Formats: sequence, C-alpha cells, structure tokens
Amino acid sequence: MNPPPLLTILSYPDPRLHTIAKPVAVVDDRVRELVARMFDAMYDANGIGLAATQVDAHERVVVIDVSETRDQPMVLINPEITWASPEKRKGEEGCLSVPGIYDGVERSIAVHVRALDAQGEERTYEAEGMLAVCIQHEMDHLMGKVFVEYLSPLKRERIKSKLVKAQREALRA
Ligand code: K1U
Ligand code: ZN
Repeated sequence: MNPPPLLTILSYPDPRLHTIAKPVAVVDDRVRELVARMFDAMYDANGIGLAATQVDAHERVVVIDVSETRDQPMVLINPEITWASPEKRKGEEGCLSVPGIYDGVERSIAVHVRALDAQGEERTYEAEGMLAVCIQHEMDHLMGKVFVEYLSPLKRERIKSKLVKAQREALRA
C-alpha cells in the first residue's frame, strides 16, 4: 500500500491558523496516525516542532524534535503548561507557517508541561532552552496564535504582504 501523502502546512496569513484547537478525547489509532503524519511533515520541512493547527487538524496535538540527530521525537497531546519561569529572554524564532521570516520573541526561559503521550499515558516534562521556546511556540499555535502576532503591527503587515505576494507568484508558476 502507498504511504499517505505528506500533510500540507498552512501558510500565514491563512485564517485557519487562528482556529482554537479542541482537546483530544481518546488517544486512539486515529490520533497516532495523525501524530505519525505530523512527524513526517515536520522532518520533511526540517522543522523542530509542528502543531496540528498548522496541518488544518484542530486538536491539541504537538510533535517536537529539537535534537541535532533528529532522533528524539516528543509527542504532546492535550499539553498544559503547569509552570513558566518568571525570567524571560528574547530569542530568534522561525515558523514553518511563516517561511523565510525570523524575528525575536520574548519567552519564559523554562517551563513545566503536563501532557499525554502517544499511548495516552500522562507525562510531565521540565524544559529549558530551545525545547522550552519550542513548546511555548507550539502551544500558541493550538490557541490560534502565530509568532508574528508578538511583532509590531507594521512588521506584521510587511510580513503578510510579502507572503501573500510569494503565494500568488507560486500559484502563477
Ligand atoms: O511551529 C513551527 O512552525 C515549527 C518551528 C518551531 C520553532 C522554531 C524556532 C523557535 C521556536 C519554534 C520551526 O521548526 S521553524 C524552522 C526551524 O527549524 C528553526 C528555526 C529557527 C531556529 C531553530 C529552528
Ligand atoms: Zn510555528
């Protein structure tokens, strides 16, 4: 049997990126299939994370792999941040839904997270560094928030125009 096609990653300013994801009721084979396809799309795009929102699946599912060796997959289903450090730092972020744009966002430097894994077991994580940043970025996606919304309205409008133009040109090619 042929493998399923790669999931398409929505590009900003697609309004579907602003949908609020619903909690997963049961972690079953359907959810595990979504997780597997999200990992395929994330690794194919050389990303370090992906939220279900970005593939137009509006459920609280996130996949992450911040390892250089690309062999430490992490699945967060119904994730909740239980603690965020009051200390914050501004760091450069990118987003697979905002291709080619990188800018600084202030985030907590460490977070504690509770989530279900792909077997439906509750897990807790204490994250810092890039993992903490990535978790916060992906959880924003689940709430319909894209990182450019932390930037000034002027920057955001410029990014929007640039991406809309690029999308029109890609359609014409
Ligand atoms: O959610 C996404 O679109 C994935 C995003 C995750 C992310 C990257 C950087 C900071 C916060 C969240 C990406 O994977 S963007 C592409 C990328 O691999 C990358 C970009 C900048 C730094 C590190 C990695
Ligand atoms: Zn993103």
